[in-house]
Amino acid sequence: MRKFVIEVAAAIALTLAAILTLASGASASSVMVMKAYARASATPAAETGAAYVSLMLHGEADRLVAVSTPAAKMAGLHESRLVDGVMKMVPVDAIAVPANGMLEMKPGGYHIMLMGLNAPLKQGDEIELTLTFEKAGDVKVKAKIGGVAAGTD
Ligand SMILES: [Cu+2]
Repeated sequence: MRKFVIEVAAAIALTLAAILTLASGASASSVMVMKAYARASATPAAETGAAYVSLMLHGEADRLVAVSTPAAKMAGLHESRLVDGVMKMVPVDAIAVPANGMLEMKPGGYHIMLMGLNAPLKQGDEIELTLTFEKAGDVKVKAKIGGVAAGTD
């Protein structure tokens, strides 16, 4: 009986929280970027690079569906996955971010793959990334270029 009462109370609290969220007009998501960086090219001939963004959503769930940058001819969303014991990079169509949730890209996980670099990425420089979300639209971010192993060093 006591457990039942607690469950009902929890359900009511959740419902109230949902109503309050709706009432506060949090229908659109807003994106707060906490961290953005890229890795320096290991050689001047490097044609690909990787960038990582950590962000928080304020509001409803959203999906990161595309990324572009003036630093490369193409940019895409990738995930590093362990496939049969081998680390592989897999292109992903979109990355879902839960309501009021976080997306943390990092080496060995989600990353932004830069393909066809217009110039080698130099430590200390910055590149601009445009993140396109289904609901929040375009979000521009400056990513600082760290060392060749930025994110794991
Ligand atoms: Cu990749």
